[in-house]
Amino acid sequence: MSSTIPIQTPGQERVVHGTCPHDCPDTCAMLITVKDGVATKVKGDPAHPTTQGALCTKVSRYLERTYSPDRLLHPMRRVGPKGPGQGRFERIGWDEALDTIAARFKAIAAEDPQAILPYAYSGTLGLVHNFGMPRRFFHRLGASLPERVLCATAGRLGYNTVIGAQVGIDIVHFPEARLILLWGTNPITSNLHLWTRIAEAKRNGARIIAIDPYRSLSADKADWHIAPLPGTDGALAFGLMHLLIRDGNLDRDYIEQHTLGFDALAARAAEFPPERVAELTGLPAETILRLAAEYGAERRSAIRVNFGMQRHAGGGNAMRAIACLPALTGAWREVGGGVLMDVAGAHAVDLAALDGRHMLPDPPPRNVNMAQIGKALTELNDPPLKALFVYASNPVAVAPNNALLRQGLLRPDLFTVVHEIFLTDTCDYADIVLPATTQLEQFDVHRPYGTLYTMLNQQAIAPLGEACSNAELFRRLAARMGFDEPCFRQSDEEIAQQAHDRGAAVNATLDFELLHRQGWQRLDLPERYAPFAEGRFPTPSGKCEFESASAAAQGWSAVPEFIPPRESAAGDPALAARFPLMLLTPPARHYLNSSFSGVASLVRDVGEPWVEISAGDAARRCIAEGDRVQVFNERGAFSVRAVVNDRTRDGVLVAPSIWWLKKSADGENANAVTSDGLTDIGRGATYYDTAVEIRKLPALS
Ligand SMILES: Nc1nc2c(c(=O)[nH]1)N[C@H]1C(S)=C(S)[C@@H](COP(=O)(O)OP(=O)(O)OC[C@H]3O[C@@H](n4cnc5c(=O)[nH]c(N)nc54)[C@H](O)[C@@H]3O)O[C@H]1N2
Ligand SMILES: Nc1nc2c(c(=O)[nH]1)N[C@H]1C(S)=C(S)[C@@H](COP(=O)(O)OP(=O)(O)OC[C@H]3O[C@@H](n4cnc5c(=O)[nH]c(N)nc54)[C@H](O)[C@@H]3O)O[C@H]1N2
Ligand code: SF4
Ligand SMILES: [Mo]
Repeated sequence: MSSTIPIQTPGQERVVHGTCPHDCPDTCAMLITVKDGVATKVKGDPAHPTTQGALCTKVSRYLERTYSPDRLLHPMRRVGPKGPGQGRFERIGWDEALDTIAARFKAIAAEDPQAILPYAYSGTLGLVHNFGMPRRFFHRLGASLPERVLCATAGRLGYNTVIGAQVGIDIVHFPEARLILLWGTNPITSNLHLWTRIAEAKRNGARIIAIDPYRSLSADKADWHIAPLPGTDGALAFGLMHLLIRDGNLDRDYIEQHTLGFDALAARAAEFPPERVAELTGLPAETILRLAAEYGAERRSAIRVNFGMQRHAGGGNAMRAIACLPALTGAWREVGGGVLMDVAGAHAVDLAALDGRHMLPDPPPRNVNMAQIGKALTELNDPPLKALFVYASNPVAVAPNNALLRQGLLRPDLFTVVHEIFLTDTCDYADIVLPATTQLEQFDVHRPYGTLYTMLNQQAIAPLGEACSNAELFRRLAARMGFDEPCFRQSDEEIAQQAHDRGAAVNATLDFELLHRQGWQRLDLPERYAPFAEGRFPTPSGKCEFESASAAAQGWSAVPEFIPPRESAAGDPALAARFPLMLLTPPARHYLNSSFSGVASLVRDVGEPWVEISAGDAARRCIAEGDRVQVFNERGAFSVRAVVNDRTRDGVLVAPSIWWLKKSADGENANAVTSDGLTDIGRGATYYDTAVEIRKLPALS
């Protein structure tokens, strides 16, 4: 066991450096006060430049989460049938749990280890507990490789074809931007500490424009809200290029020196005159003209583009098109100018050392797409999946098309293990449930994807009950399986250090002693960071690639293209005739994906799930505010309360997410209907490319 808590004098208080482990671009620095082995206070670190002393509402309640009476504290095995319900587990010891798992895994692996699939996502994003030890275990085992596509694969791969790596504007420079486009993102909800900087920019006189089919909290506070039809952002981006080129609003010098393929891009943009873009996006042509004029007139412009616009059939190409814009106007020349999607690529972490991929069998195991887990469990045959090991994820709540997933999980011959902090919807289908630690009970180091600091999480308290961290669990299981490679005996600290041993330029000064004193360290980058002011893009050509040979080599178009949403009138008219509404299910403000929907005080604050519908769409279906309604399509249905307002445009429903199924009256959530289709690039999830219909239900008596 690699416990790193120092001995403490009784009655004395001590403050420990923590890091928020959740899937959020902010990766806040936390300060945890500990007394007599108990964490008594959690707050944001005032010294950390982006946290600035503030945690969001959810994570401010981290003590309530950690000490919740609902914590899973002991291993358990199922004694009743699989599926939702109470009292179907009995407590067992760790030895019995691990022996059972090792025996099943050995038997399955003797035939074909690919019949085992790990399903892990973003419960913690720590290098040790997410990227490290667990992945080593499954690589060594030769299990099927999960394609981790739930969140952002389409956008990342798309962006990288143009820019070369996940690198963009440093959020601390947003206050210097004069024009900010929030493109498919709602930072007040999902990127709070960026919003603080945007609010500062606004006070400095910047203009804020939100591009979102829904008037989100952030769109509400913007100077101008533009509401295109979902999945049409690529067309809008080409429309902007068309007008920038037509009107000569270009930085010709930057284009000449630092970009590749301008003529090919211009030829594509020529296909998108304002009238056509208006038709595709459902926006008035004047809106497109005005947006292009404003963007073309301000070189110090920042585009914050996030995941909302990439969860559609054409999401990867839409991201590519947007990523081309700042090179056309020369915005990258400015500190605070350019695009921010994510900055994980600025961190040089040795992922290969972390995940032990050198232990993979040759040829490597097959991939199983995580967005299509329902299909995998019900259809795969080469070999069929016989065991599923879920950790740091709650697929029954978060995976698309969860009705099919639940059908797969009910298979009596499937052996399912879930390592969790709480008894989630997914645990209801487990054969063995194992108790996991929270971030206060473990050591880790984090590589944020939204900021430029390496972050340390010191262990604050001992694990509660018999809870066990991901790394420790897989150390124990590796021993049971007879895996005797030295990497399975490394301590958490050794794993973290090894991940930073490479001495790459941005890590050259990483100093673990400083990390322990301060809790975080900025990457070795200039303080005034304008990554592409002088070009030098990390692409094969060193230029911003409007035209990309590497994209073409991967089977994508060399120049970005527009691909309409799949479940729309443009993509599938027959389907759209039956299911004419598009459903968006973005995060609810006080939940984090499905996490925190088990924290009692937040559940009270957030209330019942709901769907927002325009007055016109509601009237056409005789739906009134407060009615119980059912949202449905061929995949499934969920019922919620209707909120009739003008925040969403006709043809679009918005159901903030993600509630646990077992906390909803009908035992369903929005992922009963979401599409498990894949994106154009990266085989990513297309949650928001979902056509539905809605009907009023009789009131509950
Ligand atoms: N409170 C909270 N914070 C979170 C999360 C959470 O669950 N709760 N989740 C975290 C995670 S895992 C992630 S990936 C990030 C997500 O971060 P963001 O991508 O910023 O997600 P949202 O805040 O939902 O903003 C997405 C917006 O995109 C809009 N949208 C949907 N489809 C389209 C479209 O086709 N075009 C355009 N232009 N807009 C569209 C939605 O209406 C929504 O307002 O947030 C992280 N932060
Ligand atoms: N409809 C719809 N669905 C979506 C989205 C959407 O916008 N709309 N967003 C998608 C996105 S962006 C994402 S990233 C995914 C997120 O999907 P998930 O990664 O599954 O995220 P969570 O719902 O937060 O579930 C994480 C689980 O891990 C557990 N956990 C936390 N820390 C640890 C740990 O250290 N060890 C172990 N073993 N368990 C731990 C938590 O208790 C929690 O139950 O959801 C996706 N699903
Ligand atoms: S969820 Fe995001 S905003 Fe909240 S504490 Fe964690 S990193 Fe900070
Ligand atoms: Mo995500």
